Amino acid sequence: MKINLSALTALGISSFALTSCSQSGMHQRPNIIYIMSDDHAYQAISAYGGILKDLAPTPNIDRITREGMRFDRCLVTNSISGPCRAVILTGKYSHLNGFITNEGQKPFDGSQQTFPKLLQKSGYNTAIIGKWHLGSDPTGVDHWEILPGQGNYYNPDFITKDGRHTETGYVTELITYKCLKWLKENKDSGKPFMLMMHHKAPHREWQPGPEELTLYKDVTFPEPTTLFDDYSNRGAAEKSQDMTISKTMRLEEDLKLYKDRGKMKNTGLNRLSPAQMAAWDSVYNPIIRQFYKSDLKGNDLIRFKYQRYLQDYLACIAAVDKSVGEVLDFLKENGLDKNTIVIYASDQGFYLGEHGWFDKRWMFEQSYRAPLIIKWPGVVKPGSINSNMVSNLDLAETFLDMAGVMVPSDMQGRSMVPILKGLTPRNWRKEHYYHYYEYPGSHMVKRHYGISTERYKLIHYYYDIDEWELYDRKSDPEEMKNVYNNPSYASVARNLHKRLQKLMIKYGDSEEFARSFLPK
Ligand code: SGN
Ligand code: CA
Repeated sequence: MKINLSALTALGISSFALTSCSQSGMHQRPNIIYIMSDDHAYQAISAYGGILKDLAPTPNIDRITREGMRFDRCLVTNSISGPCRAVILTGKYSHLNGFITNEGQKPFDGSQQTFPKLLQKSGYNTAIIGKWHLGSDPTGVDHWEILPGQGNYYNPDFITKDGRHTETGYVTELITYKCLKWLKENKDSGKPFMLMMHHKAPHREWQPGPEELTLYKDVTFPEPTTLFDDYSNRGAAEKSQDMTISKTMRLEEDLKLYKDRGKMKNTGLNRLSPAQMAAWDSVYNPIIRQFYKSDLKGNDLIRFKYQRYLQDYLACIAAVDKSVGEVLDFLKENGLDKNTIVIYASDQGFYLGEHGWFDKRWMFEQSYRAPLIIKWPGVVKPGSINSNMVSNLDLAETFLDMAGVMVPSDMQGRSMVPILKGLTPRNWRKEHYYHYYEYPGSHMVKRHYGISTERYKLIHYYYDIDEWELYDRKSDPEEMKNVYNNPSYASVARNLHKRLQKLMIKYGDSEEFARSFLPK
C-alpha cells in the first residue's frame, strides 16, 4: 500500500506514528539480509542454468533458490554500479535520485528518503557493510563499514565513521567476518534487523582469494555462441564500444599475465604480503610462462583470454558463495532462519563473453537482467521460479512492505510481496523503462534509453548519434539483429514508441531533461 507522506505531514501525522500503529507484535517482523555482489552475471549461477550450469561454483546461492524464489526477469534501470545502488536505496529512477553515473558524479545525496532510513525509523536495527560506491557516507543505518570507491581485493581499506584504516586479508572473507560479527552482536537486541551485505567480488580485475587460487586452473569452459560477434546488423553504438575481450581486456592487469610487475600496483596487487604474493606467484607464474611461449594470435588468443577471464571470475564467485553459506549456517545455528528473509542479488548483470564482451551498461539481456533470489520461510514456496518483469526499482518498496512499513507514494517501483506470496497482481508491469547515461566514459557505451516488453526492446541512442534499434527476442534471443528499419516491424515500432513516450511521462523523464543536467 502506498501513502503520500507529504499529505500526512500536512495533516500533522508522522509516518512513524502511522507505521508504529499499523504494526502489531513488532518483534515478529522479519529480519532482512540483502546480500549483493558486484557484477555477478546470472549466467554464473548454477541455478539459473545456461552453459556454465555445471561449472558455476554456487551451491549455497543455489540453496537460497531451492528454498525460495528465483526471478528470471529482474531488470535494472541503469546498468552500472553507483546508479543501481542509488535506485535500490531510493526506489526512484536515476534522474530523480540524482545519481546518474559512476564517473564525474556528485556524491549521493544521503539526506533524501531511502528505504534503510524508513526501516530504521520504524524500529529496525540497520547496517551496511562492504562496497558502497556512492561517494557520501551512508545514512539511515545504525552501523556502517564500507570500502572506499571500488575497494581492493587484498588487504583492503575500510571506512567507518571514525575514518579510514587498512585490514589484512581477502575482501570477501573480511566482509563476511564483519557481517557475522554484526549479526552476533545485534541478534538479541530485541529489534528486527536489516543488513545490507555488499561484496566487492566478482568485480574487475577479478582477483581470486587465497583459498580459490587454483580452483579453475585446469578447467575449460564452453564458449558463448556470440563470442566472435562482429556487430553486423547493428548500429554505431555496438560497433564503437570499448569492452571487448579481444581489444579492451588487458593481458597484464585483467588476466594477470604480467611481464612488467610494476603494473601490479595499478590493480592493488602491490598490497599483497610476501606470503600472499608467494602463493599468488606459484599459481600465476607457470601460466605466464606458458602463455608467452605459446604466442597465440587471432581467435586463438581471444579463446585463451576468455578461458583465463572465466577462471578468475568464477574463482572470485566461489568465495562469495562460501560467504553466503556461512550466513545461512549462522542463521540456522542461531534459530534465526525461520524469521529472516535472505535475498541474493547483484548490482547489475554482466557479460561473460556474449557479443565478445565483458562489463555491462547495455539494455541487452546479459547486463540488463540481474540475478535475484529471495528466500522467505513460510511465505515463499520453496523452489519457485518467477518470470514477471520485476526491477531493482521495486526493492525498496518490497523491503518496506515485508517489514509492514507504509510505502511513500513518491517511490516509483512496486512491492513484490504479492508475487512472493504467489499472487502476481493482474496489472503487474508489462513493460520496463531503461536509461543509461555514462558517456563518454569507461567502455564507451553510448547513452541510451528504451522500453522493454516481454518480447521486444526499443532503444534510442540519443546523445552524439540519433539511432533507434528494435530487437525481437522471440525470433532473435541473442539480440544480434536490429529490425527497426524492417517494414514488417513498422507497426510494432509505432506501438512501442507510444508506450515509451507514456513511460517517460509516467516516470518524469525526457531526453531534454537528460541533456539539461549532463556534461556536454
Ligand atoms: C572500473 C572498471 C570498469 C568498470 C567500472 C564500473 N575498470 O572503472 O571496467 O566498468 O569500474 O564498474 S578497472 O580497470 O578499474 O577495473 S561498476 O560495477 O562499479 O559500475
Ligand atoms: Ca557492478
